[in-house]
Amino acid sequence: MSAARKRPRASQSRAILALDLDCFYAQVAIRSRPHLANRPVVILQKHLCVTSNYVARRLAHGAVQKMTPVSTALKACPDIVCIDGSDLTPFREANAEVLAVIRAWLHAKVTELGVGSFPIPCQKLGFDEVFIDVSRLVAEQVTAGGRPWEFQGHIFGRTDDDASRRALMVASQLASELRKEITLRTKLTLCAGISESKLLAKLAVNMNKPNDQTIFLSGDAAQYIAGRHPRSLPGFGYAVEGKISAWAKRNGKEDIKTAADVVQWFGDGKKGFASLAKVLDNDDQARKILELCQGTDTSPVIESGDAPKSLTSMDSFRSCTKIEDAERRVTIRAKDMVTRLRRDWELYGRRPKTLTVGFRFRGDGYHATMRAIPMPQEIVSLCSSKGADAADRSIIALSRAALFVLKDHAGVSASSTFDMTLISIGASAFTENKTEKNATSTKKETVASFFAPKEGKGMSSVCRPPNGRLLQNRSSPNPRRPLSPNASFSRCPICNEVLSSLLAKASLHVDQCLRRSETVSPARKRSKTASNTFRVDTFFQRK
Ligand code: DGT
Ligand code: MG
Repeated sequence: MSAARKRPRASQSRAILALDLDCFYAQVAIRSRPHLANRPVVILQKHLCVTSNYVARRLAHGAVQKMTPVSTALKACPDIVCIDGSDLTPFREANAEVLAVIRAWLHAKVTELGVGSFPIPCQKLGFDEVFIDVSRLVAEQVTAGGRPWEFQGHIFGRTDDDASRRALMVASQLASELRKEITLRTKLTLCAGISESKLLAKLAVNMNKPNDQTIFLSGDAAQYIAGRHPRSLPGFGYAVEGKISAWAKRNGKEDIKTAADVVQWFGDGKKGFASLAKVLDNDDQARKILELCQGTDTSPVIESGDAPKSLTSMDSFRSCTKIEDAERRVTIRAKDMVTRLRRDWELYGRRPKTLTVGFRFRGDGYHATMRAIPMPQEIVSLCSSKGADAADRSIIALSRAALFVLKDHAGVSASSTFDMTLISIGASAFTENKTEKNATSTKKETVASFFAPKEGKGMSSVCRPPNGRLLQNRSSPNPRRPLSPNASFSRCPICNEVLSSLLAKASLHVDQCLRRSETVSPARKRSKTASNTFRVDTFFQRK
């Protein structure tokens, strides 16, 4: 048994830090343009402000909110400097930089204690937020003693629980030190929320912005949450609100105003849970939502690792009605994806097994449809090969694969009429490391399991084709094509043939089909496997 495990725990209280970089894109942009430090700055994507620095927020008196059109921002603050933020590379890199500083600092803290190593889970949330479970570090610090503990930062709420008070006191000192370290190393400022749960830490982080921190003592947390609009609670999204509001309307209730309404309408016991589960059509979600509305959150901080689970390159636009325009847009996405896949290979030595292509048509509202196919082996090999030629060839191969998915699944071709408003290319289901010689051939995974419905954050189970009719619902399978993991329902997206149950064989088949596809008639029946829809704005929701 290690020294660390023999030591008694001084405190069993949870201590969670939520960190959130201040006006992240704006800070990163200004960091490389120091002359703009005191000027109002806004970051634009497609003529919309995605964020602004605090100088701009002050000068515009709140008129430059997220997703404000640039014209409105310029009216409110004519001196505002507009910076294009469509290339996310600098933000991704800054995110990795911050995470590296956090990891190094935590490692140093653990080493300093001299009690052996122990993990400190860090969970990334979007580009600029991270949860850190410092409970163990706090407990060891208290056991080690040797310094007077005091709260650092603003205190919100109260508690009679001495152990929790002490734990959060120590955690607030750790947060303060860590924030200083991050700013010193990266020149980026950030806020911290410190509490017993992710929920309360996340609420606390927004209480005193920018460059500050807040400790949320949980004594009155339930009361505080009960009075808030549930949409202000992280995890209570647009879709849940929609379902509960529709239910409320049907049952003669008023509009949902507070979290307490939800608890009162459905009840807080088993009965309440059962009726909410019916409304949401999801047991887990119902449990989480009821707990959330009562201020309870026992969810752990899950180590998310350094590498992202998936890569997505997405573009939304007003209108795309010509095949040449679709090809151009797909090639731009493919180029971005290949750059990122090659970088990913360099950093993590992983290979993606799944290629997802997303599309949305005018009239689809916010819903885009996603189709997944095995990542063609040619792309995988080219992305892990050196040289500009390999990069160019992988862009061509990826564009070709994506275009054929679009043609086959969305009916986008030279002879069809369409009006697309979104295209995305994604890579996911990464293999673990460089040593795996042929990732797809060594895996025992079957295509059926590969295509089996997966839980996806923010994904709805309804697919909308261009004409707005409902396609197959993944959670209520098409009776003619059962979604059983053992059934060989998966078909090639190009030729519609039933695929082998071995992923390697299936990939090879898709590869060959893609190569032949220039001579194959594009008028294929749409395959309905591995499809899903997602709300575009879920891309930006914290995960
Ligand atoms: P803060 O945390 O209030 O000081 O300001 P930010 O800018 O850090 O806001 P945050 O933490 O919500 O988001 C981090 C970055 O993510 C932000 O700098 C820009 C980007 N972002 C946030 N919301 C959206 C959105 O709705 N659409 C797009 N495209 N990007 C977004
Ligand atoms: Mg932020």
